Amino acid sequence: YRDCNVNNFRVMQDFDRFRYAGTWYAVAKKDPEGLFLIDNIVAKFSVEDDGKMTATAEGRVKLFGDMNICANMVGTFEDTDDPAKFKMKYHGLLAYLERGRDDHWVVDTDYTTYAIHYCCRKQNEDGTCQDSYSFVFSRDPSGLTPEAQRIVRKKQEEICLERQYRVVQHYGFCN
Ligand code: DAO
Repeated sequence: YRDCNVNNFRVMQDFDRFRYAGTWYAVAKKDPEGLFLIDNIVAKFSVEDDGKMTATAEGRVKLFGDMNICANMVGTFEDTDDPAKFKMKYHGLLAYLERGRDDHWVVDTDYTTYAIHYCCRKQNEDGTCQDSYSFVFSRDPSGLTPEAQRIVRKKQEEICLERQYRVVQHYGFCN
């Protein structure tokens, strides 16, 4: 039996933001309601001198119905009691892009090949998630090794999102 209560999800033990820093390519994504980033999604994480984690992200988004643009987003992370759980404040470099404050959980990573991110925006009364999004990140834009894929699939099940991901393509839209 599987526990889909968000507060019971296990996240990365002893998360190390320094090892996590650098470039990650989104290779799969579970979309939230009203998806924003579509594809060509690349996130770059840094640790500032004061120890705070920050990130920039880019990706193709649709605006005003049919216009495709490359969105440049910036995020700052507030620490919580759990080293793998952050509050992320984000905004676009252009005023008409999305902004907000989301949870940002690192569910699992080996730092060198794969990472699984999770955010629940809205919980149901019973503690399960009503509106979530999740990225599968890879250090290599061409994808994950079969071994990493196996681990990722197991984690996707643990966070009750199996079979809800789509592949995120990279074809140089933001280059
Ligand atoms: O794409 O549908 C969506 C939701 C994503 C919203 C958050 C984008 C901003 C990310 C800032 C940098 C962190 C990786």
